[in-house]
Amino acid sequence: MNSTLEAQETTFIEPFSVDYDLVEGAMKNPTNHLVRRASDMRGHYRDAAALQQLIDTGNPVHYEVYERPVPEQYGHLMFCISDLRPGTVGEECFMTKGHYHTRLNTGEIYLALRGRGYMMMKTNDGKCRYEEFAPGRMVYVPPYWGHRSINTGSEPLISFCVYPGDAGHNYGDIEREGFPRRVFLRNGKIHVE
Ligand code: S6P
Ligand code: ZN
Repeated sequence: MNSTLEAQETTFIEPFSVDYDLVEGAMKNPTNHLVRRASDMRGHYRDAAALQQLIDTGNPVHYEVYERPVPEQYGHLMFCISDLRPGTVGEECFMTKGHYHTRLNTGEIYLALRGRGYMMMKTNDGKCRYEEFAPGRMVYVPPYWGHRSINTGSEPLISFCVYPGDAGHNYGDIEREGFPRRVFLRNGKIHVE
């Protein structure tokens, strides 16, 4: 049984449940498990030489994302749990690549479960804002805002997110534009510059 609303198809599926390890930031039986290492982050950090050194000395995991995908359609809700490791590239805190949603007018909810950090957000006309991640805090990423998570702490930053099934990911525009602000750890203090 499929229903059509605003001429967009929404596939009927059976209800299901998912079990999480909220400390490790893992899904027990994920269908998709994405692992991004230092070598996947080329072009994103200010200090390219420091990133290359990290790649050459073990190429550590930056973050992992666990998903049980649903149809990528209007009406469905995509969700995931992610584990962004602590660390720096030079002095810049570990972060996700960041993206806009392909359907730009779709938002996202992030619930912080463990660790400390920021959600850095930008629009394609140059606005930039950030919100702090801390356990028990929800960050709302409104439609039109590109977003990137940043770990400013010394333990994994674990978060759970929910977003429209038809949102999609646009990495290319963020790679071209970059974010106007970066987050650094210097002498034990966090600086947003
Ligand atoms: C999807 C949502 C997250 C990110 C994940 C990894 O809309 O924002 O699932 O995909 O945090 O970040 P990125 O920027 O590599 O996709
Ligand atoms: Zn997103």
